[in-house]
Amino acid sequence: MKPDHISTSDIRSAFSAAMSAMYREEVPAYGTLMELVGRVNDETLAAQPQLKERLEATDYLDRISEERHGAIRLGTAAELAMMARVFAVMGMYPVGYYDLSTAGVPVHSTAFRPISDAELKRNPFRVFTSLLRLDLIADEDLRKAAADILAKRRIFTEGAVALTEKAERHGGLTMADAGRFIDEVLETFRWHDEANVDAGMYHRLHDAHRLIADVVSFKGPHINHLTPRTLDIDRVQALMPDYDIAPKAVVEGPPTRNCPILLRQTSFKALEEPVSFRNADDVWEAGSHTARFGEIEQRGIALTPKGRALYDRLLDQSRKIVRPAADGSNARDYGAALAESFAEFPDDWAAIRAEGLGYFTYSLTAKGKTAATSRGDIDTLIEQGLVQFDPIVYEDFLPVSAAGIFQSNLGDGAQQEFVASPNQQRFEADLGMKVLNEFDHYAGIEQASIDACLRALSKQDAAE
Ligand code: OOG
Ligand code: NI
Repeated sequence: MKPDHISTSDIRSAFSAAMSAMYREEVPAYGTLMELVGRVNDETLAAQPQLKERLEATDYLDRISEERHGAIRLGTAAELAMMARVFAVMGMYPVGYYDLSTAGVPVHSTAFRPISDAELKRNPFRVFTSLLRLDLIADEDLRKAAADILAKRRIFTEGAVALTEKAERHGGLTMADAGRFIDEVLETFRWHDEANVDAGMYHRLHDAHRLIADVVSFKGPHINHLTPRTLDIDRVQALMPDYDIAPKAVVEGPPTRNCPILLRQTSFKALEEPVSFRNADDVWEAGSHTARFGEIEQRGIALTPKGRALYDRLLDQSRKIVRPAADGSNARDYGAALAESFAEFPDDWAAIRAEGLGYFTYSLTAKGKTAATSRGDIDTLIEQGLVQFDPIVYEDFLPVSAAGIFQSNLGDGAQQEFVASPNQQRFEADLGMKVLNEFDHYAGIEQASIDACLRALSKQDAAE
């Protein structure tokens, strides 16, 4: 990094804060939700000193109050490729591939996020980024019309493009340029209430799929939600009505557990907002559009492929017993089915580790730091009380949950069938790069922490 450049993490942090301020103004219920989450997090930490102590020890505590993710939906390959370059300036890279076609949503997605442990701890801001798949739309005329509309729009300001190119040329940005970059890039995420299309086209797109109307009809990919992280999602869900927020029927993901795994999410319904359509002769027609909502999440341990397979099987099993209805009528039954299925998933950290279901970081205990001679494999060192382990936080998303979040905001009855057609290769070609495999990445973090422990203990030997 050049001496007058600011770090990618600082740009990302400032951008995340600016986005949060903008969204708070655009969607006041998001601000209310942030207050509620802040309160519940404080109460949880006060009630669970041990949790607080481990979060502090692993450097996870500070980031939590600033932590959030957002989501956008893009229309073209060119938009996706440029977005990847813009996010790279903030130290955010595509991780994971999510095919949502099976869930009746005509998009495929990745999550842009920081990758290294240090950057994640500094600020883990992520953006779930979807690309519309017009190829899944049956009506050929409509497909062509939508593609033409999308080809004409420019979602990035000239300044955003110029500063991204400058960052690429110089390997970073100065403080002053970074400030301008943030202002310019924020424009891409802003809400525009004036549609790009006339009312007739909006309704045709909407009839094909509500999501298509959301992507194609507007000037840009408005941020559609921002999600703060809570330490107790059940408590926030229960308190939402007190704050005049109506939560979706069920929490997505695993059930309530002592040892949280992966990701649990819930949201409040999208708002119906006034928009205007540009009809012939520039006559504006008033209408409405429903897109933007709020969401909260609780993050747990990242699972290994073995743990993930078990999770997928148990989730599938419970959804076969009870499929959650959008109106919440069977929420209690669904909760019971989920809890029953997941009884099979071990619920203490030692068992999760012993069975190879989750990823952990390893560190020396107080005893380990002063121990003299210590060799052996990591299990032996743990038994000897020299090494301890903490869960690695899951930093990614879950396709079934994401589909549930999409669906709850597409309205009931919007369920639509598409033939499953994951196409990661096509997605990566459009993106202009490969997406990172999340499992390899967590495994790497875990292994590095093991190596560091073994190295430290062997050095203590040498010093003797
Ligand atoms: C994205 C939905 C997915 C999540 O948290 O799983 C998502 C969208 O609605 O565009 O954000
Ligand atoms: Ni989300």
